Amino acid sequence: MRRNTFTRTMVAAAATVSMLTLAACGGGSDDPATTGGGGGSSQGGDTIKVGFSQLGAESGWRTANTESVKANLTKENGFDLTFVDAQQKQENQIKALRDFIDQGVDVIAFSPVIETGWDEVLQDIKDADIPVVLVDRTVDTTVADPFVTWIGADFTKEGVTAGEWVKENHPDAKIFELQGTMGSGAQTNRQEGFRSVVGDNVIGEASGNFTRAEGKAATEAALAAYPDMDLIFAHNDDMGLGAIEAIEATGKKPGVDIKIVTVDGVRDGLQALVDKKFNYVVECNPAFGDQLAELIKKVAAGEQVEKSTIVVDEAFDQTITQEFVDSRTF
Ligand code: GYE
Repeated sequence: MRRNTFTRTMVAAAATVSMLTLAACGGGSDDPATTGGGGGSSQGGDTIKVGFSQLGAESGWRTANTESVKANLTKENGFDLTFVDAQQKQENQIKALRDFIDQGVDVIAFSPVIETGWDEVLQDIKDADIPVVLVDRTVDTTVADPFVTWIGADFTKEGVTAGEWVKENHPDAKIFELQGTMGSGAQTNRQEGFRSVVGDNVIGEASGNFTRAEGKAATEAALAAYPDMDLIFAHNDDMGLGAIEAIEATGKKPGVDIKIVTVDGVRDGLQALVDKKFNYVVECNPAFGDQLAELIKKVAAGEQVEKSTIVVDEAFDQTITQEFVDSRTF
Protein backbone atom coordinates (compact mmCIF):
# COMPACT_ATOMS: atom_id res chain seq x y z
CA MET A 1 0.00 0.00 0.00
CA ARG A 2 1.52 3.27 -1.05
CA ARG A 3 0.87 6.13 1.32
CA ASN A 4 0.78 9.63 0.10
CA THR A 5 3.68 11.04 2.09
CA PHE A 6 2.98 14.63 1.25
CA THR A 7 4.59 15.83 4.43
CA ARG A 8 7.99 14.53 3.51
CA THR A 9 7.90 15.58 -0.10
CA MET A 10 6.32 18.99 0.14
CA VAL A 11 9.46 20.86 0.96
CA ALA A 12 11.08 19.60 -2.18
CA ALA A 13 7.98 20.23 -4.28
CA ALA A 14 7.78 23.29 -6.46
CA ALA A 15 6.16 25.89 -4.29
CA THR A 16 4.76 29.31 -4.79
CA VAL A 17 6.41 31.50 -2.24
CA SER A 18 4.34 34.55 -1.69
CA MET A 19 4.67 37.40 0.72
CA LEU A 20 1.95 37.98 3.23
CA THR A 21 -0.29 40.97 3.36
CA LEU A 22 -0.36 41.56 7.06
CA ALA A 23 -2.91 44.31 6.74
CA ALA A 24 -5.50 41.72 5.75
CA CYS A 25 -5.62 40.40 9.29
CA GLY A 26 -7.98 41.64 11.96
CA GLY A 27 -11.69 42.00 12.45
CA GLY A 28 -13.97 38.97 12.40
CA SER A 29 -15.40 37.17 15.36
CA ASP A 30 -13.31 34.84 17.43
CA ASP A 31 -16.29 32.92 18.73
CA PRO A 32 -15.22 29.30 18.25
CA ALA A 33 -18.74 28.17 17.38
CA THR A 34 -20.13 27.53 13.93
CA THR A 35 -20.61 30.75 12.04
CA GLY A 36 -21.31 31.91 8.56
CA GLY A 37 -24.08 31.21 6.11
CA GLY A 38 -24.50 27.45 6.49
CA GLY A 39 -27.39 25.44 5.01
CA GLY A 40 -29.07 26.03 1.67
CA SER A 41 -27.30 26.17 -1.64
CA SER A 42 -25.68 29.27 -3.02
CA GLN A 43 -28.28 30.75 -5.30
CA GLY A 44 -27.02 31.76 -8.67
CA GLY A 45 -24.52 34.62 -8.60
CA ASP A 46 -20.99 33.58 -7.97
CA THR A 47 -21.06 33.17 -4.23
CA ILE A 48 -18.74 30.34 -3.29
CA LYS A 49 -20.00 28.02 -0.56
CA VAL A 50 -17.05 27.06 1.59
CA GLY A 51 -17.00 24.63 4.50
CA PHE A 52 -13.99 25.35 6.71
CA SER A 53 -13.10 22.88 9.44
CA GLN A 54 -10.72 24.57 11.85
CA LEU A 55 -8.98 22.15 14.19
CA GLY A 56 -9.40 24.15 17.39
CA ALA A 57 -8.66 27.31 19.34
CA GLU A 58 -5.67 25.97 21.24
CA SER A 59 -3.18 28.80 20.76
CA GLY A 60 -2.61 32.45 19.91
CA TRP A 61 -1.56 31.28 16.46
CA ARG A 62 -4.85 29.47 15.92
CA THR A 63 -6.93 32.45 17.09
CA ALA A 64 -5.06 34.72 14.69
CA ASN A 65 -5.43 32.22 11.86
CA THR A 66 -9.18 31.93 12.47
CA GLU A 67 -9.53 35.72 12.48
CA SER A 68 -7.61 35.97 9.23
CA VAL A 69 -9.73 33.27 7.58
CA LYS A 70 -12.99 34.86 8.71
CA ALA A 71 -11.86 38.37 7.76
CA ASN A 72 -11.18 37.24 4.20
CA LEU A 73 -13.83 34.59 3.44
CA THR A 74 -16.59 37.18 3.79
CA LYS A 75 -19.87 37.80 1.98
CA GLU A 76 -18.43 41.02 0.52
CA ASN A 77 -15.59 38.98 -0.95
CA GLY A 78 -18.05 36.52 -2.50
CA PHE A 79 -18.02 33.69 0.04
CA ASP A 80 -20.74 31.89 1.97
CA LEU A 81 -18.65 30.45 4.81
CA THR A 82 -19.58 27.70 7.24
CA PHE A 83 -16.85 27.68 9.90
CA VAL A 84 -16.68 24.85 12.44
CA ASP A 85 -14.20 24.56 15.33
CA ALA A 86 -13.31 20.92 16.13
CA GLN A 87 -11.85 21.63 19.57
CA GLN A 88 -8.73 19.57 18.76
CA LYS A 89 -10.76 16.38 18.25
CA GLN A 90 -10.41 14.46 15.01
CA GLU A 91 -13.87 12.92 15.33
CA ASN A 92 -15.39 16.41 15.44
CA GLN A 93 -13.49 17.32 12.30
CA ILE A 94 -14.61 14.22 10.45
CA LYS A 95 -18.21 14.98 11.42
CA ALA A 96 -17.88 18.55 10.14
CA LEU A 97 -16.41 17.31 6.85
CA ARG A 98 -19.33 14.90 6.42
CA ASP A 99 -21.78 17.72 7.12
CA PHE A 100 -20.08 19.78 4.42
CA ILE A 101 -20.61 16.90 1.96
CA ASP A 102 -24.29 16.78 2.92
CA GLN A 103 -24.60 20.55 2.49
CA GLY A 104 -23.12 20.28 -0.98
CA VAL A 105 -20.55 23.02 -0.47
CA ASP A 106 -18.48 24.14 -3.47
CA VAL A 107 -15.12 23.81 -1.70
CA ILE A 108 -13.99 22.15 1.53
CA ALA A 109 -11.06 23.70 3.37
CA PHE A 110 -9.63 22.11 6.50
CA SER A 111 -6.70 22.14 8.85
CA PRO A 112 -6.17 18.53 10.02
CA VAL A 113 -5.41 18.13 13.73
CA ILE A 114 -3.17 15.09 13.07
CA GLU A 115 -1.80 13.61 9.86
CA THR A 116 -3.40 10.15 9.72
CA GLY A 117 -6.95 8.82 9.93
CA TRP A 118 -8.50 10.72 7.05
CA ASP A 119 -8.61 8.02 4.36
CA GLU A 120 -12.32 7.26 4.51
CA VAL A 121 -13.64 10.79 4.73
CA LEU A 122 -11.22 12.05 2.06
CA GLN A 123 -12.43 9.27 -0.25
CA ASP A 124 -16.05 10.25 0.44
CA ILE A 125 -15.29 13.90 -0.35
CA LYS A 126 -13.60 12.80 -3.54
CA ASP A 127 -16.58 10.64 -4.50
CA ALA A 128 -18.81 13.68 -3.92
CA ASP A 129 -16.58 15.61 -6.32
CA ILE A 130 -15.85 18.42 -3.88
CA PRO A 131 -12.38 19.96 -4.17
CA VAL A 132 -10.30 20.11 -0.99
CA VAL A 133 -7.99 22.94 -0.01
CA LEU A 134 -5.68 21.80 2.76
CA VAL A 135 -4.79 24.53 5.23
CA ASP A 136 -1.82 24.79 7.62
CA ARG A 137 -1.20 21.17 8.68
CA THR A 138 -0.67 18.19 6.42
CA VAL A 139 -2.19 14.73 5.83
CA ASP A 140 -0.73 11.27 5.33
CA THR A 141 -3.27 9.22 3.38
CA THR A 142 -3.66 6.31 0.96
CA VAL A 143 -6.21 8.31 -1.08
CA ALA A 144 -4.70 9.40 -4.39
CA ASP A 145 -4.75 13.16 -5.05
CA PRO A 146 -6.59 13.87 -1.79
CA PHE A 147 -6.50 17.65 -2.15
CA VAL A 148 -6.15 20.21 -4.90
CA THR A 149 -3.77 22.50 -3.10
CA TRP A 150 -2.17 23.12 0.30
CA ILE A 151 -1.22 26.41 1.97
CA GLY A 152 0.89 26.60 5.12
CA ALA A 153 4.36 26.94 6.58
CA ASP A 154 7.48 24.86 6.08
CA PHE A 155 7.52 23.22 9.52
CA THR A 156 10.73 21.28 8.89
CA LYS A 157 12.54 24.48 8.01
CA GLU A 158 11.21 26.13 11.18
CA GLY A 159 12.74 23.30 13.22
CA VAL A 160 16.03 23.61 11.36
CA THR A 161 16.13 27.39 11.94
CA ALA A 162 15.56 26.87 15.68
CA GLY A 163 18.24 24.16 15.77
CA GLU A 164 20.78 26.31 13.96
CA TRP A 165 20.37 29.14 16.44
CA VAL A 166 20.88 26.72 19.33
CA LYS A 167 23.93 25.15 17.67
CA GLU A 168 25.49 28.54 17.10
CA ASN A 169 24.68 30.12 20.47
CA HIS A 170 24.46 27.22 22.93
CA PRO A 171 26.30 24.30 21.39
CA ASP A 172 26.48 22.39 24.69
CA ALA A 173 22.85 22.93 25.63
CA LYS A 174 20.99 20.17 27.42
CA ILE A 175 17.66 20.41 25.69
CA PHE A 176 14.15 19.49 26.70
CA GLU A 177 11.84 19.39 23.67
CA LEU A 178 8.28 20.51 24.39
CA GLN A 179 6.37 19.00 21.51
CA GLY A 180 3.08 19.99 19.94
CA THR A 181 0.12 17.67 19.40
CA MET A 182 1.66 14.25 18.75
CA GLY A 183 1.14 13.07 15.20
CA SER A 184 0.40 16.53 13.83
CA GLY A 185 2.40 17.76 10.87
CA ALA A 186 3.57 20.72 12.93
CA GLN A 187 4.98 18.39 15.61
CA THR A 188 6.57 15.69 13.49
CA ASN A 189 8.24 18.06 11.07
CA ARG A 190 9.44 20.65 13.61
CA GLN A 191 10.97 17.80 15.60
CA GLU A 192 12.56 16.28 12.51
CA GLY A 193 14.07 19.60 11.42
CA PHE A 194 15.32 20.55 14.88
CA ARG A 195 16.87 17.16 15.58
CA SER A 196 18.60 17.08 12.23
CA VAL A 197 20.75 19.91 13.65
CA VAL A 198 20.99 19.41 17.44
CA GLY A 199 19.35 16.02 18.02
CA ASP A 200 22.29 14.79 20.13
CA ASN A 201 21.65 17.56 22.68
CA VAL A 202 18.06 16.55 23.40
CA ILE A 203 17.90 14.91 26.83
CA GLY A 204 14.11 14.71 27.22
CA GLU A 205 10.80 15.29 25.47
CA ALA A 206 7.08 15.50 26.22
CA SER A 207 4.01 16.86 24.49
CA GLY A 208 2.22 19.98 25.68
CA ASN A 209 -0.44 19.65 22.96
CA PHE A 210 0.23 23.23 21.77
CA THR A 211 -1.53 24.73 24.83
CA ARG A 212 -0.23 26.95 27.60
CA ALA A 213 -1.68 24.81 30.42
CA GLU A 214 -0.26 21.55 29.11
CA GLY A 215 3.05 23.22 28.31
CA LYS A 216 3.25 24.36 31.92
CA ALA A 217 2.42 20.90 33.28
CA ALA A 218 4.94 19.18 30.99
CA THR A 219 7.64 21.65 32.05
CA GLU A 220 6.90 21.10 35.76
CA ALA A 221 7.44 17.38 35.23
CA ALA A 222 10.57 17.99 33.15
CA LEU A 223 12.13 20.27 35.78
CA ALA A 224 11.89 17.38 38.22
CA ALA A 225 12.96 14.67 35.76
CA TYR A 226 15.86 16.53 34.09
CA PRO A 227 17.41 18.82 36.72
CA ASP A 228 20.32 19.72 34.45
CA MET A 229 18.29 20.82 31.43
CA ASP A 230 19.20 24.36 30.44
CA LEU A 231 17.26 24.95 27.22
CA ILE A 232 13.69 24.28 26.15
CA PHE A 233 12.66 24.07 22.53
CA ALA A 234 8.88 24.59 22.55
CA HIS A 235 7.00 23.85 19.33
CA ASN A 236 4.88 26.95 19.91
CA ASP A 237 4.79 30.20 21.90
CA ASP A 238 1.90 29.14 24.11
CA MET A 239 3.74 26.12 25.49
CA GLY A 240 6.81 28.30 25.98
CA LEU A 241 4.70 30.78 27.95
CA GLY A 242 3.48 27.91 30.11
CA ALA A 243 7.11 26.88 30.60
CA ILE A 244 7.95 30.39 31.86
CA GLU A 245 5.36 30.03 34.63
CA ALA A 246 6.68 26.59 35.62
CA ILE A 247 10.31 27.78 35.67
CA GLU A 248 9.55 30.94 37.65
CA ALA A 249 7.65 28.88 40.22
CA THR A 250 10.90 27.05 41.04
CA GLY A 251 12.79 30.33 41.49
CA LYS A 252 14.82 29.93 38.31
CA LYS A 253 15.04 32.61 35.62
CA PRO A 254 13.55 31.79 32.22
CA GLY A 255 15.78 33.08 29.43
CA VAL A 256 18.83 32.97 31.73
CA ASP A 257 19.00 29.76 33.78
CA ILE A 258 16.86 27.96 31.27
CA LYS A 259 16.85 29.37 27.74
CA ILE A 260 13.63 29.13 25.74
CA VAL A 261 13.33 28.84 21.96
CA THR A 262 9.85 28.75 20.42
CA VAL A 263 7.96 28.80 17.14
CA ASP A 264 5.07 31.14 16.07
CA GLY A 265 5.94 34.73 16.95
CA VAL A 266 2.50 35.85 18.08
CA ARG A 267 2.43 39.06 20.11
CA ASP A 268 2.57 37.34 23.52
CA GLY A 269 5.56 35.31 22.37
CA LEU A 270 7.41 38.34 21.06
CA GLN A 271 6.60 40.21 24.28
CA ALA A 272 8.35 37.41 26.20
CA LEU A 273 11.31 37.85 23.85
CA VAL A 274 11.49 41.61 24.52
CA ASP A 275 11.19 40.84 28.23
CA LYS A 276 14.20 38.51 27.79
CA LYS A 277 12.31 35.43 29.00
CA PHE A 278 12.37 33.86 25.55
CA ASN A 279 15.72 33.76 23.73
CA TYR A 280 14.75 33.09 20.12
CA VAL A 281 11.48 32.83 18.22
CA VAL A 282 11.01 31.34 14.77
CA GLU A 283 7.99 32.85 13.11
CA CYS A 284 5.06 30.85 11.77
CA ASN A 285 2.79 33.42 10.18
CA PRO A 286 -0.94 32.69 10.62
CA ALA A 287 -2.27 35.68 8.65
CA PHE A 288 -2.67 34.07 5.24
CA GLY A 289 -6.46 34.33 4.91
CA ASP A 290 -6.07 36.63 1.90
CA GLN A 291 -3.95 34.07 0.06
CA LEU A 292 -6.39 31.33 1.04
CA ALA A 293 -9.32 33.35 -0.35
CA GLU A 294 -7.55 33.77 -3.70
CA LEU A 295 -6.76 30.06 -3.88
CA ILE A 296 -10.33 29.05 -3.09
CA LYS A 297 -11.67 31.39 -5.79
CA LYS A 298 -9.40 29.78 -8.35
CA VAL A 299 -10.21 26.26 -7.23
CA ALA A 300 -13.96 26.97 -7.35
CA ALA A 301 -13.54 28.36 -10.87
CA GLY A 302 -11.67 25.22 -11.92
CA GLU A 303 -8.50 27.17 -12.61
CA GLN A 304 -5.06 25.62 -12.35
CA VAL A 305 -3.30 26.30 -9.03
CA GLU A 306 0.11 25.40 -7.62
CA LYS A 307 0.14 22.24 -5.52
CA SER A 308 1.56 24.12 -2.55
CA THR A 309 1.88 27.67 -1.28
CA ILE A 310 4.45 28.14 1.44
CA VAL A 311 3.88 31.10 3.73
CA VAL A 312 7.07 33.08 4.33
CA ASP A 313 8.45 33.11 7.88
CA GLU A 314 11.10 35.17 9.67
CA ALA A 315 12.97 34.60 12.94
CA PHE A 316 13.57 36.97 15.86
CA ASP A 317 16.11 37.31 18.67
CA GLN A 318 16.18 39.57 21.74
CA THR A 319 17.18 42.61 19.68
CA ILE A 320 13.56 43.25 18.56
CA THR A 321 12.01 46.39 20.00
CA GLN A 322 8.87 47.03 22.04
CA GLU A 323 7.58 49.19 19.14
CA PHE A 324 7.87 46.21 16.81
CA VAL A 325 5.93 44.01 19.21
CA ASP A 326 3.25 46.66 19.67
CA SER A 327 2.79 46.96 15.93
CA ARG A 328 2.35 43.22 15.47
CA THR A 329 -1.02 42.43 13.90
CA PHE A 330 -1.37 38.98 15.47
O1 GYE B 1 2.41 26.63 15.50
C1 GYE B 1 0.57 26.25 16.97
C2 GYE B 1 -0.80 25.79 16.69
O2 GYE B 1 -0.29 24.12 12.99
C3 GYE B 1 1.22 25.89 12.57
O3 GYE B 1 -0.66 24.93 15.58
C4 GYE B 1 0.16 25.35 13.43
C5 GYE B 1 0.51 25.23 14.89
C6 GYE B 1 1.04 26.48 15.57
O4 GYE B 1 -1.45 25.27 17.74
O5 GYE B 1 0.59 27.37 17.78
